[in-house]
Amino acid sequence: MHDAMTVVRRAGFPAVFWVAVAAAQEVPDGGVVLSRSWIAAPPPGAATAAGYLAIANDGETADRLLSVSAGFAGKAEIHGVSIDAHGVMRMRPVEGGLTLAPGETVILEPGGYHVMFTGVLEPLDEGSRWSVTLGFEHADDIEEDFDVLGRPAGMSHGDATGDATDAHDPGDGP
Ligand SMILES: [Cu+2]
Repeated sequence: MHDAMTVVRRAGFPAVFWVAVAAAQEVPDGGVVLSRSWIAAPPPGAATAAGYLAIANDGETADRLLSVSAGFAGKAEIHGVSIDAHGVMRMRPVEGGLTLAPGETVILEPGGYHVMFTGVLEPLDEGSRWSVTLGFEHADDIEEDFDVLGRPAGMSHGDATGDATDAHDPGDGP
């Protein structure tokens, strides 16, 4: 599964897309600001999916992402990734929550930290949007909309290098 996620990261998305998402989703709430929230579209029928976002702690004190929940999944966990002695990528739940140092942004992205949704009950189709609740040690809970974005194989345009001048860039998002 993580092989596919790595491909997603390499493929990237047009920079202009990220800027638009960040501007639209920044919601100040107890010093924690979320942006770039998305879910990698899982294969049809898959019971698991991975979500990603950037979490900025604009407050003056450290905070912690303790929990994630979503109505479309039986369970959601914060996972970290490491490479084992055999060079194989392993993921495991982050113990004690994800530390959010003041003034810093933690980025969950393919190949690294991610939200692991298991027991997925709904079709997470590309282009759909799902509400996810994030719980913090100090900040109030934040309900965030995650957009389901397609995998490279599902993209109609060939050049996915993120070049914004590409004439084949979709006009209405990836
Ligand atoms: Cu995981």
